[in-house]
Parts: sequence; structure tokens; C-alpha cells
Amino acid sequence: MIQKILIANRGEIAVRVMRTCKEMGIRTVAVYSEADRTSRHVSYADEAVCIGLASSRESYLNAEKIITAAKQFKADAIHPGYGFLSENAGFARRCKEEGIIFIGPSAESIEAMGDKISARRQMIKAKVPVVPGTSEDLKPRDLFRVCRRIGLPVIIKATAGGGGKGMRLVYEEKQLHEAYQAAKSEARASFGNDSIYIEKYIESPHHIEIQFLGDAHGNVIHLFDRECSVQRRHQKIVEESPSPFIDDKTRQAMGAIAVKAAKSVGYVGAGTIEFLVDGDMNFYFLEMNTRLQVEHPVTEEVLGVDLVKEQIHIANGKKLRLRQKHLHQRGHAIECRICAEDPENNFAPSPGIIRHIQTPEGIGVRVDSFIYDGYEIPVYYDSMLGKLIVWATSRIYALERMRRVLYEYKITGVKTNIDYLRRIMDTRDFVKGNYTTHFIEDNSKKLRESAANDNEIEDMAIIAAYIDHIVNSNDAPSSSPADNLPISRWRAFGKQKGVLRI
Ligand code: MV4
Repeated sequence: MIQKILIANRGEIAVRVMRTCKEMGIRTVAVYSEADRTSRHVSYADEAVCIGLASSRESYLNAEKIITAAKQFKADAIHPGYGFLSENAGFARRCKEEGIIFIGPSAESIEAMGDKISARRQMIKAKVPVVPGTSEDLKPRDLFRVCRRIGLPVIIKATAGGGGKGMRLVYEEKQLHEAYQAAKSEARASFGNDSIYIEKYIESPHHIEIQFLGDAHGNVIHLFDRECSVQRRHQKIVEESPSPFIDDKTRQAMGAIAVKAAKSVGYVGAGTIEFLVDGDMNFYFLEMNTRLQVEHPVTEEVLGVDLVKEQIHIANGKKLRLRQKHLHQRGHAIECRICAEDPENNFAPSPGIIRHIQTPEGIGVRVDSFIYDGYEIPVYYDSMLGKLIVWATSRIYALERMRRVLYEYKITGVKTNIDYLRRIMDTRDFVKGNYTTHFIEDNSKKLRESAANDNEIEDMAIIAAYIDHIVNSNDAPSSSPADNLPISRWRAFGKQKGVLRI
């Protein structure tokens, strides 16, 4: 039985994993970079060790330093969190060689799903629906033949891809050759691997994923769906469960396919299969994520399952204790990712010192975070400060709760996307649950409208306009049109809002 776990990560996910370890009576070891000495995951852990310089490559991505730390502190297992080494087959293999349990699937499973073409082939073999396209490195001479077969538009993707890099859309045959060359050189530059493949482009897809768990005895269950279509530049911003789009029949079909997919690769641990779902609810395999994901809490809230606890249970070699027939989605959960970034400056990261935080509390609220008053957000890592998760009995109640929780959350000292998230919660298509992966793009203008349009500030502005009028109406009579005095901006605003008639 695992007694001590080294968490090979930082930030909110390191704290998240340690919380479950604490509940299970498992001791924890934190690793940290020189930039993270004061981070919450360090103070939370039972033991902590500095593993190198601030840059990820010198610390959280350095497999050997982490393995050395695990041996030095006699950790039985390593939990990789998400990002960093979580989907690094070489790291999983090195853990095994050193007799350390890697809390995740085998190196072979990670490898099979890491390469997009190999994942596609595996899924075709398992009779999982994939987007029509190719499943080998695309050669220039096959380009036109393939496109005529599957029909335009097509999307060219990098085999080693991720995050949209090396991806090209093609609507017309004459763009094909250029797009192919561009995708290839971008793939080579980004991944050192210029292998590319091609898929039919699904025009307005939903991005919906199914969580699953597999044990070392060949049992697999699924934990239903998450709707992840609210994304910006391939970064998810808001996730919810259940998806407001798919019907129950599709949900069950996707769950069954996820189980089949996981079984076909002998999957052990927690994983996710991502699907593109078109307007007619046809779903197609996109990729498999062989890690715990950022958005896992919405599944936890709706199912009443601690996924980290189940990961540890599985890593102990035990059989799954959850039964598919006992798992039902109850109520609705929404997650918002809180980031230190400036939505008014193209979402540029906004590192710095947190002056003060007021954290939401009350019924149905969960905050997975790691920041505190006076904490300095380092410039070296992701800008995500944490996640706000709400649960309620229905989607509309969950939405109302999320608005309330975003209202309660106050962070000063750094810029955050909280106002932007508030606007998402008030956007018609989101409220209706009627949105695709184009949601952010389609609503970008409204979502960009600055905080000056928020009600509270507008009320204050109207009051200011009125006071301005009272104070200045004698010496600058705006009723005389002949004067060349610049009109007070407050007065102009008051007129526009209809509170001043002069
Ligand atoms: C697609 C697609 C439509 N059709 N594949 C893949 C990685 C993920 N981050 C986005 N991906 C997509 N794959 C097929 N066959 C649509 C997306 C996609 C997208 C593509 C280009 C630009 C923006 C996008 C936003 C969401 C989804």
C-alpha cells in the first residue's frame, strides 16, 4: 500500500492531490523550483525539496531530479498532476525501473496515445468512430486524392501536435499545397517531427469529453461527459457537466465507446477521451488524454467521486470499487478557470503580488486554488491561479450560483479574467447552453466590452454625472450652444443615459 507520494507538480493541482492524500493518511513530498519556495504546495506538504532553477526545464520537467528526490525521501509513488511530465512515457518508464509507482497509465499506453496517427489507428482497430481522414504520414502526391475522397473543407494536423500548433484549415483545393507546406514546417519547428495527417473539417463542433477509469484487472468504467467548448486559442476557459448539448442516448453511446477505447489499449488509471460532436450529434474521436485533467472537478461534483482517490486505489493494484450501474449524474457543475491575465490587453499574463483575496464561500462552492495575500505569482509558469467550481441541482441554478460566486471573488494586486468570466455567464448563447467551439470568437465583441459597462460602475458613473451637473451648471452653462468650452465627459455621459436633459 502506498504510504508516501511525491507530487511532481506545482500550483493548484499539487495542492489538490495533497488534499486527498491528507484525507487518506498518505504522507506527501513536494518538489519545488527556486521561484516556488513560498508556494502553497510547499507549505501544505509534509516534506519539501528544492529541485532546481525557476525554469521548468531545470525543475518540474527534470525527470532525473524528481526521481532522485523520490528515492531520497522514500516515496512509494509519484503523482504527476497535469502538464509537465504527466504524459511523458519516458518518465513513466523511469519510475517503473526505479521501483516507484507512477500514478497514471503505463508508458506503453501514454506512447500509443501521444502520437496522433498511432492513436487514430488504435481507435479504428477498436471500432471507435474517428473523423474521416488519413492514418499515415501524408505525402504530397496523396494530397489531392485524399481531399477528393473526404471532401473539402479539410484540416491538416501535426502527428505530434497539440494546442493547435501545425494545424491548417483548407477550404479550397488551390490552397492545399501551400497549407500542407506551412503545416509541415510549423510541425518541424514546434515538435521536431514534421509528420502530418489530414481530417475532414467538422464546421461547428462541440468539444465534449468522457472521463474513464481502468484498473489493472481489465475493468473499465466511464464517468460521463464534460462540455469543454468554451475555449480561446485552444485553451479551455469554462467547463460544465453534464453537456447541455447532447441527449441521453448520445451520452450513453459515447460512454460505451469510451469504455471500448480504454479497454482496447489496456488502460490503467484515470483517462479522458475527447470527441468532436457535430450539429447532428455524430461524435468522432479527437484524442485521448492520459492524465488527470484541469476540469476533472466538474465530474467529481456531479458524480460524488474523488478521482485522485480512485487513481491511488488503482495504483495500489486494487479492483475498481465503483460500479457503472451505481454511477449517475446528479445536478449540474460549472467550472471557471481564474487566470492572472489582462483581457483588455489581449490576455497578456499579469504576474505580480497578490494584494488581497476575498474567496467565495457558501452553499455549492468549491475553490481549487493555491494563492494567498502577499503571494507573488512567478513569471515562469502558467497564469492559472485556480478554479471556481459550483454545483447545484439544475443547470440554471448552477449558472446563478456561478454568477454569485464570481461576484464574491475579489482579487487585487494583479489583473484577472474574473470580469470576463462574468460576461461569459451573462452571454445569451452560454445561458441557453447553445454554444460550440466558436463561442468565444462569435461573441468576442460583446465579451471585450470593458468593465465600464458593468452595472455597478455604470450606476456610479450616472451619479458622478449628476453631481458634475449640480456643481458646474452655473459657471459652464451648456445651454448656450455658442460657447466653445469642451463639454464635460460626465455631462455627455449623463445626457446619453438620459439622466440630464440639458
Ligand atoms: C478539429 C476541428 C474540426 N474538425 N478537427 C484540434 C485540437 C483542438 N485544440 C482543436 N481542434 C480541432 N480539430 C476536425 N476534424 C476543430 C478543432 C478546433 C479548432 C480548429 C482550428 C481553430 C480553432 C479551433 C477551435 C476549436 C476546435
